[in-house]
Amino acid sequence: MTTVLLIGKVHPRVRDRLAGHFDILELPKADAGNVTAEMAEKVTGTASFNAMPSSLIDALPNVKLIANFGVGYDGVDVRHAAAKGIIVTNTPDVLDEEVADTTLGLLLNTLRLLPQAENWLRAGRWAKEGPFRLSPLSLRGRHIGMYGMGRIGQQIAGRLAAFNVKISYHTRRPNSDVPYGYVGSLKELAETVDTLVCIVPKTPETRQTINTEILKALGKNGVLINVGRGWTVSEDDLAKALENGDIAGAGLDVFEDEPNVPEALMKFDNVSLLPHVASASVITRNAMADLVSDNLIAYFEKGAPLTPVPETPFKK
Ligand code: NAP
Ligand code: 8YV
Repeated sequence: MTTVLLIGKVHPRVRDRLAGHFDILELPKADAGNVTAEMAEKVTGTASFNAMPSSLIDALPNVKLIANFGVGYDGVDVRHAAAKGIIVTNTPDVLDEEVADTTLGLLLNTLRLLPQAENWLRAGRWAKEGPFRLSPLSLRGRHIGMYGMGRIGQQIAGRLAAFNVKISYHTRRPNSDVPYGYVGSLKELAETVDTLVCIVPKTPETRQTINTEILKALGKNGVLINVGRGWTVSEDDLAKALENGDIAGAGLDVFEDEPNVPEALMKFDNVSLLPHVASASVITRNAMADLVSDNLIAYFEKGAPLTPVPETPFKK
C-alpha cells in the first residue's frame, strides 16, 4: 500500500480523507532530522503546509508527489523537486473568491477605519462621546493598481469594478483576457494610481519590490494593500513611508516573518493588519484540504495529479 507522510499541522480533513486510501505516517515538523528509517523507505507521497526544503526532499528518497496545502508553494524547493522528477501540486482556483472577498474587506477597513469604528462602539464611546470621527480616506474616486492579475488578481479586480473605481495593472506580460489598462513597470503603475493591491507570488524577482521608491511614487494619498506574500514589501521602507507621511495608509494580510509582525507597523492608526486570514474560512480551507487529498488520490490511484505546478508538469 502507498504510504503518505503528513508534514506539520495538517488540516484534519486531509488526514481523515487519506486514511481511507493510504497508510499514513506523520512528521510534526518539516525537519529532515526527524525522518525515520521507516519514512525514508516507505513514503512516496507527502501532504504539507508550504514547507518542503531540499533537505527534507532528499531525506525521502522514494517520494514521487508533494501535495502542497496552499496555492503559493514558495516554501517547497520546487526546482530541487523538478530536478529529481518529483511532481509538486498546489491548491489553485478553490480559494480565489475567498481571498478576493477578504482583500476587499481589508481595503475598506484600511480606508474607512471600520475596525476602529467598531472598537469605538464596543468601548461605549459612541454613547459617551458621540459619533466616531470621519475617515480621512475613502474608496470614492480611487484608481487601483493591481500588482498581479492572475487567478486571484482577476477576482479582486472583478469585485473592484463593481465598486466603480478605475483599475490598471502590472504583470510581466499583458493579459489580453482582461479589460483593464496594462502598465509596463511597477514604478509607472505606482506613479499612475493612488492605491496598490499586491497579489504576486514570492519569487526571487518579487523580493521587496515595494520599497521607498515605489511608495514615494504612489504618493501622499497612496494606499498599499498586500495579500500576496510579505516578502514583496520592504517592511522597513513601509514603516518609514508611513512615519514620514509619504503614503496615506496600508492594509496587510501577510508579513515577511510570520507570525512576527514588526512593532513599527503596529502603532499606526492608518494601517489595518490581519494575521494571514485571506483564505481562512471553514468552507474554503475544506476545499483546499480536499484538493490536497484529491491530488494524492488521483496521482496514486488514477495515474495523474489534478493540479501540478508549472515547474513540474505531469508527463505520462
Ligand atoms: P497566479 O494565478 O499564478 O497569478 C500570479 C500573478 O502574478 C500573475 O498575474 C503573474 O503575471 C504575476 N506575476 C508573477 N511574477 C511577477 C513579477 N515578477 N512581476 C509582476 N507580476 C508578476 O497566482 P494566484 O493564484 O493569483 O496567487 C498569487 C499569490 O497570492 C500566491 O502565489 C500566494 O503567494 C498569494 N496568496 C496569498 C493568500 C493569503 O492568504 N494572503 C492566499 C492565496 C494566495 P505574469 O506571470 O504575467 O508576470
Ligand atoms: C494559506 C495562502 O493560508 O494559499 C496560499 O498561498 O497563503 C493561504 O491560502 C496558506 O497557504 C496555508 O499554507
